[in-house]
Amino acid sequence: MFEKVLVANRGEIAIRVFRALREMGIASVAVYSEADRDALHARSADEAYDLGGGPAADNYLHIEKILDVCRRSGAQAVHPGYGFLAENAPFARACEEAGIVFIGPPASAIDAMGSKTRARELMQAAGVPIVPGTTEAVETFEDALRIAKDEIGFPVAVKAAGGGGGKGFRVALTEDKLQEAFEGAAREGEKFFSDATVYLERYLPDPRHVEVQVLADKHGNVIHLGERDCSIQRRHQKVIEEAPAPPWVVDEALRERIGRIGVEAAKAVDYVGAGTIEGLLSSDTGEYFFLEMNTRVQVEHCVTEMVTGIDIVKQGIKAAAGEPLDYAQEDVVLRGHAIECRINAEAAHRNFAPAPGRVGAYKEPTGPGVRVDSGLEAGGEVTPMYDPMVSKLIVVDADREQATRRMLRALDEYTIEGLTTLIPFHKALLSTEQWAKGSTCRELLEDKEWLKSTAPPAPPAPVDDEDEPREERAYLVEVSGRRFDVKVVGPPLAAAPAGAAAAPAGRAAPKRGARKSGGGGGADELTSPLQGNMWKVLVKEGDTVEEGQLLCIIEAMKMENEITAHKAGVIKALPISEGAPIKSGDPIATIVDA
Ligand code: MV4
Repeated sequence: MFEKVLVANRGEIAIRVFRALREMGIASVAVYSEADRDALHARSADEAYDLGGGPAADNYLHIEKILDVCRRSGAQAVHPGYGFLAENAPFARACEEAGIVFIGPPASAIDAMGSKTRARELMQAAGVPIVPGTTEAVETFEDALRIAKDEIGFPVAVKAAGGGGGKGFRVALTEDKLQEAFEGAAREGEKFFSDATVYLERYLPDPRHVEVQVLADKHGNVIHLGERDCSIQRRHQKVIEEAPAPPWVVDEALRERIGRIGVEAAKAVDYVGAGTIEGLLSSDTGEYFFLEMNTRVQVEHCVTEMVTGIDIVKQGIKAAAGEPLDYAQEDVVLRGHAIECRINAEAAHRNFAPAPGRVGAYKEPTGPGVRVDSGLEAGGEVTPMYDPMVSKLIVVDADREQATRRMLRALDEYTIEGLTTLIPFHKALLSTEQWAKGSTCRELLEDKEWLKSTAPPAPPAPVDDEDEPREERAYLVEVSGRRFDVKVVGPPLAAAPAGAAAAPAGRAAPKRGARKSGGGGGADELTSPLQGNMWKVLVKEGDTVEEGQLLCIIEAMKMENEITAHKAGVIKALPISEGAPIKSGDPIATIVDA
């Protein structure tokens, strides 16, 4: 087994992996960007190393820097978590060449599943059912039209070959809409994956997203841990997941069939470690089709852990080290029902606009059947640089109905002051009849009026708890780029002259007020809350807009972030254009009173 492992990630998933490592008696190494110097994950490992500032490409995505920290720290293996380098085949290869174990599948499996057309071809050859359509690139619109008319029929889905997770996904309900869909999907593919190749699938109306967790070792053992239902999605982002699927959606026979499909898919690419086979369950025919494979541990792996009692992260680490899985298929027993709510710093009532900021008071729910995987603590900051997911709240109980009540109780217990999160949205959604019936809630998630009704009550002013004199102070010290947490014990510091003493690490007082954007309050200028690329501009100068109206979409960290009008009025200036990069604080629009 490894003695030391580096986690090339941040936030809750880095902390999740550190916990597994600690339980296994393995030393852990964190890395952090400048923006994450005070982040919880950087203080949660045995050692932590600075990767420098700038965008993720310069730190968390910088292969050479990560490998260099492996050498400096003596880490024998790297866990990539999800996102960043997790499905990056060149990184997996670079690790191998550097003599460092990549905790994940072989690069060849990442490559095979990375191309969606190649994956479909491989799965078909392995006898895995794929959504009916093409397994080869469709070169021209004329080809697409012929195939759609003669072979698939309308409605048809057009998808980018480099895509996944809904990027580069368009639907043509009728023949006259195909050209737009074809060109749109190709354009998105080119933009996000530098690959304009597209393929076609039959479009399934209102399917369920049902995926299956698999584990594989280097000895040829492949097992599945049952399914997860992730049908509650918004703009292709999952928001609530559950395991197993509602009992009236997946019965024991279907579970076994889906499980076998997952195992076959993993075997076809010589998979090693934890992986997920995503699929669509047709709501009218009950057919199950392979969609794509995620060659990493997923955000929602926890719901499977809660109903199987199997630590998926530990099994992945053991598999990478060459150990056999601790479980055979017959050892896997599902017990109860688990639900996960993603707690994002987003304003659901304003079209899920990202809402970064500093947390004031913070208290996590606890008690029977409750788990919180979080990257946040009191005084911590959600920076606009990264994914707005701050934690995951997971509950387990005997059945779906009781798990729902437990989740509502836990959401009630959760205190996150000073930050707008999805907590009120989750409370509202889990209280609906649609959720109780186990529908995909698609209309609800697009219902602007309903979303507005989930607006949180005005937050109370944060309590200033910095008045009490402290005898112990924590400092962050960096020596040659490696971080150390130092506690200084002594008499309370007298009020130091401004700038004379460093601020205590991680205890910065909540900053409030004077936010330039998103707050309304009369200011005309709307600025970008985050760094990314302008993806779509939906208004033009001179337009009259309502408060909350969608103005543009910024793509950042593979997420589409909707920017809405902070006030009603007329757009006087709009210094943005599609495709252009945009930084946090850059002007988006000037809206003057009509
Ligand atoms: C589909 C589909 C219907 N037909 N493909 C792809 C990525 C994933 N995030 C959603 N995707 C879909 N692919 C075909 N051929 C419908 C969706 C879809 C979806 C599926 C299940 C549950 C919720 C969904 C929300 C939007 C789109």
